[in-house]
Amino acid sequence: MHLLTLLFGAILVFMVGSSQGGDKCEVCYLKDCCEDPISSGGRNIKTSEGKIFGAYCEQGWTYIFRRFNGEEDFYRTWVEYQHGFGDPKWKEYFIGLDNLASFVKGRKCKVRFDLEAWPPVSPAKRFAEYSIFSIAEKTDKYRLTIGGYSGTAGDSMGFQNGQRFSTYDQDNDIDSSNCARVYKGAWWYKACHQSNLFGWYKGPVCPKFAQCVAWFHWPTTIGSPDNYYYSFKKASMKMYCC
Ligand SMILES: [Ca+2]
Repeated sequence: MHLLTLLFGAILVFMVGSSQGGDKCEVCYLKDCCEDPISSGGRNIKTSEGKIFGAYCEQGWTYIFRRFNGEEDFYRTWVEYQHGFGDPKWKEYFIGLDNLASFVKGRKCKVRFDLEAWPPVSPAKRFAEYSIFSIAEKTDKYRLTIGGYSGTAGDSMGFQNGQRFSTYDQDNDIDSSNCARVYKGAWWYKACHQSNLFGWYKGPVCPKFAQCVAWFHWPTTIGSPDNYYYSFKKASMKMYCC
């Protein structure tokens, strides 16, 4: 009872504090990481249609996901992908499809993928940037529009252009199989993929064809016999819509 009272009090104080406005609350939510291009770290975002979520910001870019140590499980359900998961401030995470669709809605965005291979691959870090990027609404299964590649990592997303999002419990791909189930991930699968960044974190050697954190068009062959047998150490996806 005593604890409950304390908790209620704390919530009340928080609510009053939040509703007071002024300088303090203008920094509570950003509409976009680009409103604060100097700092990096986890921030609270509120989209113009009112969706509230956490995201990792870096020099004005808003991260869609970060993977860097395999601690977070990315083999998840449709509902989990809709809502998002993980810890945007400190750990691996995914922003959530509903949040992502709301964030990009009606805006002109670019997107960038950063990849890091395990030693001794050199250079270890490469990127792929796309000048065209958007995500459709839930009713269209968060269909991906992506194009205008530039970068150093090779174009492994062009193949996924125009596809709907799929998870192991919701097959929206155009293959007769369930790509998410076969390749142990979730993605904008076609039939099925040239990139699988939500695949099995198991680096650097991927024991099973195309099931791991894959980026097929890396410009050198780092997997054996090909890049479908390589799993990256770090991968991230971030957007810029300002
Ligand atoms: Ca299918």
